Amino acid sequence: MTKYYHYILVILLALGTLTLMRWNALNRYGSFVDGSANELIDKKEKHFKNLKQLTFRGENAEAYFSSDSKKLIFQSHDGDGACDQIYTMDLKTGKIDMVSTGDGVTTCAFFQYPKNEKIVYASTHHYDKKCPPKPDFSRGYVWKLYESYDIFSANSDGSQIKQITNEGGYDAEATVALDGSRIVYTSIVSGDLEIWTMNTDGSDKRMLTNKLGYDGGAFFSHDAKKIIWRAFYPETEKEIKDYKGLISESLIRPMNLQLRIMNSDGTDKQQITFNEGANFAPYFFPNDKRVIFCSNMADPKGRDFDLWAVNIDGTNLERITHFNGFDGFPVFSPNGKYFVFASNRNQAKRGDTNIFIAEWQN
Ligand SMILES: [Ca+2]
Ligand SMILES: [Ca+2]
Ligand SMILES: [Ca+2]
Repeated sequence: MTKYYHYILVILLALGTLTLMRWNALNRYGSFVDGSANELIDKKEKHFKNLKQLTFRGENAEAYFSSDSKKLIFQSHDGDGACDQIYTMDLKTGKIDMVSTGDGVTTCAFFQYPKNEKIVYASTHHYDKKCPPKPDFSRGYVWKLYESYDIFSANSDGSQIKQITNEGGYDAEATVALDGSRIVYTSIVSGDLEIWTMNTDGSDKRMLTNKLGYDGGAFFSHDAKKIIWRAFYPETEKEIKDYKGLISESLIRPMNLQLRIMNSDGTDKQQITFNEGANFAPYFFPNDKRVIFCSNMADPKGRDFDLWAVNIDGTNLERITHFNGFDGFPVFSPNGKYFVFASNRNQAKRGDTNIFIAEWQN
C-alpha cells in the first residue's frame, strides 16, 4: 500500500513539474506563439519573433483573425484534385473545424466582426456539389473566377448558412470592417470586376470602383475609414483585348497588380505601389499608416513572392521576407500582438503552403 502511494506521489510530482514548465513557457512567449519554428526565420527577417508553424500539410492560405484575436479562419485543401474548404482554428488549443459545407469550392472566409458569432465566405456549392475543374493553363498562368461563386453568411460553426449575393457571376473576396459596419467584396455583376460594399445581411450594395480592369482583394483599415485593394487597368489596345477576352471566360491574368487606397465611400483613390510585379493581399498595420502585402517585384522571373511593407502614401518600401519560395497573405491580429502569414517554408511535400504565426517586432 505504501509503495502504491509512493508511485502516485511520483506521478503527481512529475505532472506538477510539467504544468509548471508549460506555465513558464506560456508566460515567456504569450499563449499563441512558442518559438518552435524559429529555425525557419531567415537572418534578414528581423520583424519575426517566436515563430510557430500552425499547419503541417496541404495548401493552407488566407488565414484571418477573429476580432478577439483568438481564432483564425482559413481555406485549405490537400492534393491537386481537391477543392478548398473553410476551416476555423482555435489558437489556444489548436483545434481545427471545417465550417463550410464540404461541397463545391470555397474561398476568402472572414469572421463577421465585431462579435464573431457568424462567418462569411464565398462558395459554389449551391450550383454544383462537385469540385469544379482547375483552369486550363494553355492561355498562360491565369486565375479562375468561378461564375457560380456567391457570398454566404453562416454561424461560426457553419450552421444556418444564408446566401447574401444573388446575382449570376463571380461574387467573392468578402472581408468585414472591424466595427462590423460593412462587408467589402469583389463582384462582376456590373460586367466588370469591381469593389463593392454591403451591409452584413447583404442589403444596400454599393459599387466603389468603375474603371475597366480587375479591381479586387479589398480590406478595410482598422478604423473602417479606408479601403486598400489591388487593381490591374489594361491600357494598350492589346491589353484591353486580352483582358476582355479572359473576362468573358471568367479568367484573370495576375501579372501586373498594383495596390490602391481609397476612402470607404469610394472617394480619393490613390495608387501606392509602382513596380512591374503582381502586388496583392494588402493588410493595414495596426496603426493604419502602413500596409503589408505580397509581391514578386524582386524576382525578375516573377516566381518568388515575398512580403513587403509600404506607407499608405507609397513611401518607405521595405522587404519583410527572404525565403526562396512563396510567402504571402500577411495579417496582423486586431489586438496588434500577433502576425500571421502563409509560406512554402518547411513544406512536407512540393506545393504545400502552411500557416505561421509570430510576434512582430519593429
Ligand atoms: Ca454570384
Ligand atoms: Ca474594374
Ligand atoms: Ca519568398
